[in-house]
Amino acid sequence: MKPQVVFVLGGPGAGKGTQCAKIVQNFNYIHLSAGDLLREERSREGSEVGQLIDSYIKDGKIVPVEITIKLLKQAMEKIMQQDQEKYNFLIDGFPRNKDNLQGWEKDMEGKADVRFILFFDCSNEVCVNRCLERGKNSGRTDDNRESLEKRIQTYLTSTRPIINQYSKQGKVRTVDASRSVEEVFADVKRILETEG
Ligand code: UP5
Ligand code: MG
Repeated sequence: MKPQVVFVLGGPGAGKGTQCAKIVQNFNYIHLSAGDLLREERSREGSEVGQLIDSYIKDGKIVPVEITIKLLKQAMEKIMQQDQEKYNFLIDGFPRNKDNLQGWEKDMEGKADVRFILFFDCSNEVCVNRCLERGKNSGRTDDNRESLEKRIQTYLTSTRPIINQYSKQGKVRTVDASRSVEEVFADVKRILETEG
C-alpha cells in the first residue's frame, strides 16, 4: 500500500499543527510537521545542516528541499516499517514553494499519492497575532515581529502560488481558519468524512 498523503497548508499560525493534532485523535492519520522535523534536526547533535536550518527559520526563508524531503522520507519510512497499517499521512507545512514541489515530485512521484490539500485560510493579521501570543512562551526563534513579517512575505509570495496551482487541479479543500479551534475542526471533520 502506497502512503496516502494530505498536504496541510496555510499561513504561519493559521492553526495547522493544532488541527492536525485533533485529526490524529479522531481519524487514522499520522501527523508529520515539516517545521517540527527541521527544528528537531537543528538541535540534533552532529547535524551538518543545523546552522543552516537555524538561519533559514529565523529569516522566515524556505530551507532547500533536499534537506526537508530527506527528513520527511525518513520519518515516513520509519513509521511504515513499524506498522504496515499506518499509511495515511498529514504532511503539515510542506510544500511551501516551487523548489519544495519539484523536490517532492522528483523523489516521491509514484511512491505516494497526494490525495488533496487541506488549506487553512486565515488573515495575516490573525496569523501574526496568534504567533506573537504564542511567542510569549513558545521559545520559537521565529515568533517575533521581525521574523513574522518575513514569514508572511514568504507565505504570500512562495506558498500561495503553490496553493493556487493545486486549486486549479481541484485539489484544495479550504477551511476558514480564523474562527475558534472547535468551529474550524467541525469543518475539517466534514471534509475528512467526505473524502473517506
Ligand atoms: N491557535 C491555533 N488555532 C487557533 C484558533 N482557531 N483560534 C485561536 N488560536 C488558535 O497555532 C499557532 C498558535 O495559534 C498557537 O498558539 C495555537 O494555540 C493558536 P498552530 O496550530 O501552531 O499553527 P501553525 O499553522 O502550525 O503555525 P506555525 O507557526 O507552526 O506555522 P508555520 O507555517 O509558520 O511554521 P512551520 O513550523 O511550519 O515552519 C517554520 C519555518 O520552518 C518556516 O518559516 C521555514 O523557515 C521552515 N520550513 C521550511 O523551510 N520548509 C518546510 O517544509 C517547513 C518549514
Ligand atoms: Mg505548525
